[in-house]
Amino acid sequence: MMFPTLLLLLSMVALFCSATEGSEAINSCPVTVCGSPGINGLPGRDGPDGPKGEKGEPGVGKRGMPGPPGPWGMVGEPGASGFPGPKGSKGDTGNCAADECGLTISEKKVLQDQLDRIKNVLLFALGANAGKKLFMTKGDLMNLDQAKEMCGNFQGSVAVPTNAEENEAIKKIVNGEAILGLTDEKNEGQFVDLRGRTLTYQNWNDGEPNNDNSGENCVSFLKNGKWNDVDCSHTGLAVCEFLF
Ligand SMILES: [Ca+2]
Ligand SMILES: [Ca+2]
Repeated sequence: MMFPTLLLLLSMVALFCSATEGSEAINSCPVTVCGSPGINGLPGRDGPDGPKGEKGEPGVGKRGMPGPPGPWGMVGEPGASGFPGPKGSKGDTGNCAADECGLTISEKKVLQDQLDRIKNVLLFALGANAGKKLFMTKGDLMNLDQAKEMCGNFQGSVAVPTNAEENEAIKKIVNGEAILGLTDEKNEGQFVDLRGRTLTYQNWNDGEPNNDNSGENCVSFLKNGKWNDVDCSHTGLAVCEFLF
């Protein structure tokens, strides 16, 4: 009984497979029963990059505007010193010889006497002296800058007492306030004369210098002979000093 049934099944398989003959091989069946075709798998990974191609031809069309200039570069090292210039020509012979213009002792004495008389007249009219210093005023009220210019025009400088004697001499010719040739503009609290020299004598009033309102860099000579730091726009009697 088993053999006829098996024979019948084999016949049915052969009949089914022969009906699909001509399809793709994947759909053909061997001897056993075929199922439906499977679903395609996902694409594989990208392969490695190929070799770099050759440079292409320049493109056509207008070029863009040039960009702005770049920043300045660093300053270079100074160059080497130049060659010294040629020696100058010899100057003219002066009017005086080495023996002080040839003056005799008596002639020099006459000149010295005349100079002393002029100095005494000036002192009598306008000034006071201390040692070799002569302090003089024209009576003008000025700030430091104005006094500096005026005294310089007469080959003098703004008065700076360097000892008690000079301070007293200035006091004799000052009725109100006078301007001194001192400032601490460069280093607050460090007063120097107009040539930058440190003070060797000071005569500050009580509580001075106080740099009031953070802006007092000049010095006023008070009527009592004491000093006060003041704003540099402050005016006082312009007193010049001359060395004799
Ligand atoms: Ca000051
Ligand atoms: Ca002050």
